[in-house]
Amino acid sequence: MAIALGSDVGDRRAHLDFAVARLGALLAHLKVSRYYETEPVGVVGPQTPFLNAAAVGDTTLSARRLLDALMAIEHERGRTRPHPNAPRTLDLDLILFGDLVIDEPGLVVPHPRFRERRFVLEPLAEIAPDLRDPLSGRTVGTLLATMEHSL
Ligand code: PH2
Ligand code: MG
Ligand code: MG
Repeated sequence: MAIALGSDVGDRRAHLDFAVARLGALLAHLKVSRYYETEPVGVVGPQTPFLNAAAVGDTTLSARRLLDALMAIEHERGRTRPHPNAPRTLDLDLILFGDLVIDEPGLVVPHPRFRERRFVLEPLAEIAPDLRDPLSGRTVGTLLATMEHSL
């Protein structure tokens, strides 16, 4: 499965390093992209750059259990949710979970906005360009290339 990592508060690199260590214990065959400095998208208020990355790996956990584990890791880093898109020490989003399509309260996979988000597609294309979005049928590499053409 694919996970997007982001941080825009405090020692962003330390937050991502922490998440990578935790994900290494959670997922088999973990692969992590480099860290990308990105401009904030859709954030109101003071705009400070994000540090973003992507990770892929294998798990026998259900999507719901994995989501719970990701939220526990965020919590360990002191993540609070005062309002949507509030600055966060650590954001771990489940982007793809094999070919599963899930639409439940709190758990939507594939992530509904990942196809328009360069800060997700670029790191993910670095490590897993052939990963396929089960809804559009397109690979991550194609989604990124399509987005580049549309700009
Ligand atoms: N996350 C958001 C909203 N905007 N912008 C960037 N550059 N990186 C993010 O991770 C990000 C964002 C909501 O989770
Ligand atoms: Mg997010
Ligand atoms: Mg999130």
